[in-house]
Amino acid sequence: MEKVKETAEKIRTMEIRGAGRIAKAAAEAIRDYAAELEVTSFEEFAARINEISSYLISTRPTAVSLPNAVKLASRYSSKNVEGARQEIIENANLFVGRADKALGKIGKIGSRRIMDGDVIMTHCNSHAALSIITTAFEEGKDISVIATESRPRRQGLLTVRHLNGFGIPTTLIIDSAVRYYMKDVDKVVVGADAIAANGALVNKIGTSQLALAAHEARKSFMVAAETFKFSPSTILGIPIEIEERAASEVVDPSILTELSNVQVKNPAFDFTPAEYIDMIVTDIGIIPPAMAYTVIKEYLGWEFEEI
Ligand code: RI2
Repeated sequence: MEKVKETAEKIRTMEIRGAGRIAKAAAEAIRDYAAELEVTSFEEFAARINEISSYLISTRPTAVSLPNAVKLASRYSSKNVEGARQEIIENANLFVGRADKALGKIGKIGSRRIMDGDVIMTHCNSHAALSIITTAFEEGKDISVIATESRPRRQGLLTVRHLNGFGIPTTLIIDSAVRYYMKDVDKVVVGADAIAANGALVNKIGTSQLALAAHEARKSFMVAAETFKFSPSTILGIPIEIEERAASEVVDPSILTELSNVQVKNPAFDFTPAEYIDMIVTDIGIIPPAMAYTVIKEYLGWEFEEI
């Protein structure tokens, strides 16, 4: 239990972050918990796995990769402890292996849409989006990147560090400079925390303003998302919750004590409607946003009663 709590805390505080990494960390936490779980009955085993699954899912509400990973990893059909334990270990390992492979596939497929000379704008820090960009560069394409700072947590600094490591020419800008620089951009490439059944994208706050500016300037807007970032519950009409984080991420709390009429809002994500998205690069190929429903039904293998 201690190890799971540690992982959950790291996800909550964003020491482990990025929708894909959160998912892998949760699957590994369930696997290790199941492997060491000492119980006296199968009922107790099932109850403890349920409890730990809900606990992990509660750490961050928006990235659907988290509940998807937990559900995929914690599946079992055996009715005895040892059988169920082995199934969880195998399913968790399968998930982690597939997640790692998915990043490579997205990079390979998405990079085919990147042309020599392209200027690419990206937002926040997405390993899936970066896989496309670095793969294109490693294929010998002469590209450069404009990366946003991504207030308030400034994950853009992780992105520019990563790109610098590859030797990719990169310009760091503040979030509000997005429209100013859009004229210099050929393509926008961003990641995803969740994709709804109607093809809408949920990603780091500010993504929708990149999409709007790209749409206005007739620039291509590409999303990089593993299939486990598509949200099954949206088919049933359950909306994706937008995480509201602490005001202290935006401003020093001591400043607010003097300002009794001021409140701070800090939503971590926003919605980009499907009509602003040209394509979604997934591990099963490039799809239009209108195919989100099919991905959920065909590739996540979700049964309605499980949602
Ligand atoms: P990968 C991140 O959220 C960003 O919004 C990013 O675009 C998304 O997860 C996907 O990241 P946060 O954890 O899975 O920084 O592509 O809040 O790495």
